[in-house]
Amino acid sequence: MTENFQFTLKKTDAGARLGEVSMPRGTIRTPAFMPVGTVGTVKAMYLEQVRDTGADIILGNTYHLMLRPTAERVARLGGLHKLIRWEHPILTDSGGFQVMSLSGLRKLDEQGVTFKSHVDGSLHHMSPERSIEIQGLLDSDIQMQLDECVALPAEPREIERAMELSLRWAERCKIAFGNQPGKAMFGIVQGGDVPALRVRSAAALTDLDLKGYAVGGLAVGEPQDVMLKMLEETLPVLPTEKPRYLMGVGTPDDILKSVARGIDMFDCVMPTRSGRHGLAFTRRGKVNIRNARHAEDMRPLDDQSNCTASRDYSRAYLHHLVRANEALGGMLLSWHNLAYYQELMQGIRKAIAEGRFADFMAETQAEWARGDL
Ligand code: PRF
Repeated sequence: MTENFQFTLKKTDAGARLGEVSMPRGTIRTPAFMPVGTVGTVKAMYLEQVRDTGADIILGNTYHLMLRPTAERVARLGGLHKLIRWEHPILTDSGGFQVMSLSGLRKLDEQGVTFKSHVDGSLHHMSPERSIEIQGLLDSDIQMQLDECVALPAEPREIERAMELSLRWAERCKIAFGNQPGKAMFGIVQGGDVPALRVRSAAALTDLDLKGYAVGGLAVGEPQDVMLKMLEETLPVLPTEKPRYLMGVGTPDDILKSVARGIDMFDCVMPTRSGRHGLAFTRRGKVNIRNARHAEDMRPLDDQSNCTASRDYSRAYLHHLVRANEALGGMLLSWHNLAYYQELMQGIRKAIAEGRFADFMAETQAEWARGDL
């Protein structure tokens, strides 16, 4: 741990990067997967369990927390870490993306975004400065610039407009954030599926000399090969000595392929959301526990795992719980999935350290393809 925010790139292997982000609240081993704790809870999980699966950092959402319980209340209560009982680093998303996907009526202009709360219909305004202010009130360790993410497919002119607006907002967020040695504000590359716009966005953000860079505007409707192509266009433009975070991604396969292209950090609701819907990610691919074939199967999801949910609970019981809509079903499968994601990240880090990432990736994909046990 350090008093400053610091990224150390330890090793590169077949395009993949092994590193460490250090800051006062802890060290993040990269490549890292960050479980999503949208409203101050990683849904259906105790944070003690989240920690035990191997998470070094979790994510929170400006948009949700500003509406309820409000950033000012969180600050009065001593900050987000204290409130939710997570003393390790927290990254907060800026709100722009959630406004677009969740709020009703919204109006976007140079100054920011005005939107209607999905909670009570009240009107709110968020500027780049206000987003950073809120993230500060939450006491977030890694804060994201306010950006505009365009869903794909979209017109190139629309993608360019949103990318340029996001660049101007990045400058304003940088000024609003100022100098906070133990914390970081990351910029977000936009530019949709247009390589030239991606390159322009990455180059302009690099000039701002931020502490880290996210790649946004992907996994928003485009095929995986387009997403990977955009990473190949974008990442070489970003400085090697800063962490790179691919926002809202993804499946285990998306993660492997993105690590191979130089991504260091990921977040996604997939392990928790899918878990609540009865979908398990395992070493042998995806398992839909609702399927009738599990009804009398007393084997666990994975007897090799060291996660209790994966190793000690039978498929028959998980099947019953999910079919009966019992809360415990979603809890156990969220736990299993987060443990699997963290086991994957641990495997990735070990493979890079040992200089066998390409083999690890091929072997892992071959195991998924073999299908369930
Ligand atoms: N911007 C922000 N948050 C995000 C995204 C983005 O583009 C995405 C896109 N996959 C997920 N979360 N601010």
